[in-house]
Amino acid sequence: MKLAIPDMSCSHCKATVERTIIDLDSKADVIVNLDAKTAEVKTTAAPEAILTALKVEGYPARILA
Ligand SMILES: [Cu+2]
Repeated sequence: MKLAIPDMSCSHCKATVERTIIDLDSKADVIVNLDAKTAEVKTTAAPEAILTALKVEGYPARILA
C-alpha cells in the first residue's frame, strides 16, 4: 500500500517511520520518499495497525492506494 505521511521532513522522520513499521512486521518492505512525503509499504500487518502505530509516533498517515 502507499501511504501519505505529511509530517515527515527529514531523515530522522524517515528512520522513525521505517522502524515503526518494521517493529510491527519484521519482514515488511518500506520505501520512504521524503520529497513526496509518501511511503510504499509491503506488509502482512493490518493497515489499521500501521496507521495507529505511526500516529502514536507522531506521524499520522493516510492510505493513498
Ligand atoms: Cu525529521
